Amino acid sequence: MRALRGCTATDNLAAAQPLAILETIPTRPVERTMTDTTDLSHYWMPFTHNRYFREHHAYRMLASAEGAYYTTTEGQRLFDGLSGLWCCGLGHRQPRVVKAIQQQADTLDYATAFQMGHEPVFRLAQRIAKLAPQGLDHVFFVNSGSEAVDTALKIALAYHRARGDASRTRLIGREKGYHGVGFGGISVGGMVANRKLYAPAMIPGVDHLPHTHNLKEMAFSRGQPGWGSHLADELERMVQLHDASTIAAVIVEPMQGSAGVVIPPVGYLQRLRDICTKHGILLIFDEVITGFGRMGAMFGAQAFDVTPDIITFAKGVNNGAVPMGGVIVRDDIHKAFMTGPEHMVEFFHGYTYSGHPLAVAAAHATLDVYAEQDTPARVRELAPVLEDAVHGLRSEANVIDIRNFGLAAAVELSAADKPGLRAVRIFEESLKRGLLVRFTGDIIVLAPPFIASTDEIWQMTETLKEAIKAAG
Ligand code: PXG
Repeated sequence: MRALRGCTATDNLAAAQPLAILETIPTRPVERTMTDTTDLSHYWMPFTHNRYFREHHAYRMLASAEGAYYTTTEGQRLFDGLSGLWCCGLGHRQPRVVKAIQQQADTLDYATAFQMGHEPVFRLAQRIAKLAPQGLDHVFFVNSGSEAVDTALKIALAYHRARGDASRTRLIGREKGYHGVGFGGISVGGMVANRKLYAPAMIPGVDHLPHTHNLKEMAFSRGQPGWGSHLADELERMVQLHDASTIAAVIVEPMQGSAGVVIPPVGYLQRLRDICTKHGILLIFDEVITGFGRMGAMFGAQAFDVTPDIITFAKGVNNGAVPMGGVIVRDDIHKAFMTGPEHMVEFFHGYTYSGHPLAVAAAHATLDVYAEQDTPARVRELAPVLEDAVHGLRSEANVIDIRNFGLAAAVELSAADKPGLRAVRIFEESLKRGLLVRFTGDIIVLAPPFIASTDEIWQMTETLKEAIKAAG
C-alpha cells in the first residue's frame, strides 16, 4: 500500500474524541494539499521509520502552520510541542519573519558568498557577537547544526596549528552527545546508532567523557541536578592519559537535547571550563538547541554562567524559517587565523549558502522580535509553569523520570516489551489528541514554543497524560 489513502474529515479521530487542547483552538478551513495518488515511496525521510510511516501517516502530513499549531491534511490541529525541531520558538509563520523573507527574496535572492559580501550579513554577525558571551566576537555562517559542528572542530584544529601547536589534534566529546551527522559530528558524538555503521570512517583520536544521566542519583530533579559535577573530572584523567599537548578541544552540549534533555549537574560545566583553561584546551559549547532563548538566556553559556571559547548555533537563530547555522569564536582564536599575506584566504572553508540572504533576513527579523519581546525573560517566566505541569505526570504508570530546564522537559518511561515501542504509542496517542511531541527511545521530549500561553502548557501536559494512559 504505497499510495496515500484519501483523507476525509471523518478520518479525524479527534472529532470523535475532542480534547481540551483542540476545543480551544479556532479552526481554519481545511487545506487540501494531498491527492489520493501521491506515491509515498520516492521520498526517503530523514531519521524516520519510512516503512511504518507509509502505513501509519494519519495526522502526520502537515499542511500548514500558524503560531504554536500545525494543521494536518485531515484538518487536525496539532499543538507544536517541540517548536518544530527545537527551532520555531516564536511560533510558525511569525509575521515579521515572513515579511522579511518575502522582501529579501524580492531584493537580493542570493549573494555569492566567496570574495563578495552583502551588508546585512556583516550586521547580523555584529548583532550575534553582541548577544554572545563577552569575548566571543566573530561569526562564521553555515547552513545547519551539523555544518556548524564540523566547522567548529576544523577551527579548533587549525587554531592550534596556526599557533605552532600542531600536536593538539585530539578531540573529546561525550557519551550520548549529539553533534549532527557530519563525520566530525558523529565522531565526537556519543549516539551509538550514528556511530556503529561508520566505525571505520570515524575521525581518529577522539575520546568521550561519560554522560551525566543517572536515574539512581537524579530521577525527578527539577532544574539542574545536584549530583554529578565530579563526572567532569574524567577530563582531567584523559589529560593525564594523553597529555594536554595532544588535546585540541572538548565539545559538549550545555544541555543534551537529542539524548532526551539531560541537564548539566550543578557545577559540572564550570569544572570542564576550569580543566580546559588549565590545560590550554578549547571548550566548545554546541548550542544548536540551547542557543537563542530556550534556556532562559540568549545562550546556554549565559544561562549556566560558563563561557566557552567557541559556540555553535543554528535552529533558533532565525526561528527555523530558512536553514542557517554558525560558529562564534573568541577574538584571539580569530586573530590566530589573520596572518600570512593579506590577499590569501585565511580559513579554507565555507559553503555556497553561507550567510544566505534569505536566512540572514529571517535572522534579523527574529532577533528584532526576541529583543522587543524580551524572549529570554518570557522563557524564564514560563519555565516554572512547564516544570510544575510536567512533574504533575510523576504518578503516571511507567514514568521513571521527569526532568526540565528552561522550556525543555523530558518524561522517561520504562520500556515495554519492545524498547521504544511505548514512546511510539504515546506519540501516536498524542497526535490523535492534537499534540505533537518528540520521542527518542522511551523518552518523550517537550520543548513548547516561547509564545505558548500558561494554559497551553498545562493543556499540553494534560493531553500527554491522557496519551500515556491510553498507550498503556
Ligand atoms: N548539534 C546539536 C546539539 C543538535 O541538537 C545538531 C548539532 C545538528 O543540526 P542539524 O541542523 O544538522 O540537524 C543538532 C540537531 C531532537 C532533534 O529530536 C535534535 C536535532 C535535530 C532534530 C531532532 O532532539 N538536533
